[in-house]
Amino acid sequence: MSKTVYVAVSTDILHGGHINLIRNAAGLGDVMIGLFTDEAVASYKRFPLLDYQERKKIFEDLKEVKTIVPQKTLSFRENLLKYRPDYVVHGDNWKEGVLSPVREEVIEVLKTYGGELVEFPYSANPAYKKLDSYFRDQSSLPDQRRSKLKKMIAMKPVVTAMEAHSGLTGLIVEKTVVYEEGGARQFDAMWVSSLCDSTDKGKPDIELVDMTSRFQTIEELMEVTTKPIIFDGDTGGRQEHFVYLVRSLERMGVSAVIIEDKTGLKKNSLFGTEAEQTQDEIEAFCAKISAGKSVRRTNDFMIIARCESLILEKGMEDALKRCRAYVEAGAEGIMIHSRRKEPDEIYEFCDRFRETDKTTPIIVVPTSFCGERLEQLSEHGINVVIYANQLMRAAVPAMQEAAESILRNHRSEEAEEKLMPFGRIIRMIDELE
Ligand code: SPV
Ligand code: MG
Repeated sequence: MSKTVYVAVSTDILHGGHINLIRNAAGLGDVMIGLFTDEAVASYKRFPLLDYQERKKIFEDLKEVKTIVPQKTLSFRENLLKYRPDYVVHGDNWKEGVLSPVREEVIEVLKTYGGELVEFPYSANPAYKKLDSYFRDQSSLPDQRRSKLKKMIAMKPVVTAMEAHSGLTGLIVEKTVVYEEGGARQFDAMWVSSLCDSTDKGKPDIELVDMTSRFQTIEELMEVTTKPIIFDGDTGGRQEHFVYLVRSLERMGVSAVIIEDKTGLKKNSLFGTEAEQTQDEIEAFCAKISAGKSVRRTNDFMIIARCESLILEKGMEDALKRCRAYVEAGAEGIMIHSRRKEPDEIYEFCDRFRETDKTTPIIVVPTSFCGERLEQLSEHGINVVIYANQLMRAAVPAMQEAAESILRNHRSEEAEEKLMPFGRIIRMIDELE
């Protein structure tokens, strides 16, 4: 009986390096391609340009390939135990770096049933590297980027967005990956927070930082990242102005704008009822949503309505009534906000909203109820979780501490142990070749 040779692939382009590897694998037996699902690819590298079915077609016609099976995680464990291939074939470039724990696990699982790992020299052809960076660039273009958020929401049980307010914070959101149990995790999207965007400029969060300046932040993020962007549009301003905002954001390649149902001088929601705030009339806010929807040019761009009823202590019934009306008016997502430490009111809202609406994405910002894990939020039908200000809040005390230490010690040596060498920071920054 011929042997089975397992080759895992995540690529959306087929170059000579892949062909060589598959040919080498075919020399050992029948090739089974473990094709990474879209979610598995997105978990550890960029969002695939071609979806699973399209990528499958690339391999279907190769005479060396016998079968194609989906690999749902970065970890090979599930598929190896299911198909028990005699060999796993891989390029030897995964001995070091991010994939090395995955390799270790492959070796461990193969050992349990007598399988073998065969590694072939990786072809480090500079042209292949160029191809990869070409595709990465493609994926940062407006049309590509804009469409990613809806795709992510459709693909994942829960999508995460992290706040980014500059090119550098964008790079952190883009590149931070952690590995756990043979899998990988990274943020799916970026949140351009009004609070952090204003704070970074030393200004209060009262719609004072003008759109030109906020667009500049988006531009900075777009220059150096590929992940989709959710823009905090505050109240959206006057309806007559909001339509222009929709057009501009959509053209830039932003995936969604979230506007909140407040009017007049907007203050940050974390002040709750301590700051005087006026909630908009339902009809007026619905009209604003509909106006935005009617000028939108693509189906990819989402207008999401944010309800402040719980923040303003207007009650659950008011929140539900409003959100249902906003969806009716065309909102393609609902953000429900709360500043309570316990998640009860958020969960009650979600459970009751889902009784009548199974599909409209629910978005939350768990700044106050930060003890809730993604899995718990997801159980209540929440689709997008925004970490709205944590990078800013991490940076400020660290900067203050360094500043105080230098003043106190009349030198910087004491601060050094907590400072990242610039060499490591520079490595995060890509240079165009
Ligand atoms: C922001 O990040 O600017 C937000 C979320 O609007 S919150 O600060 O919680 O209101
Ligand atoms: Mg805001």
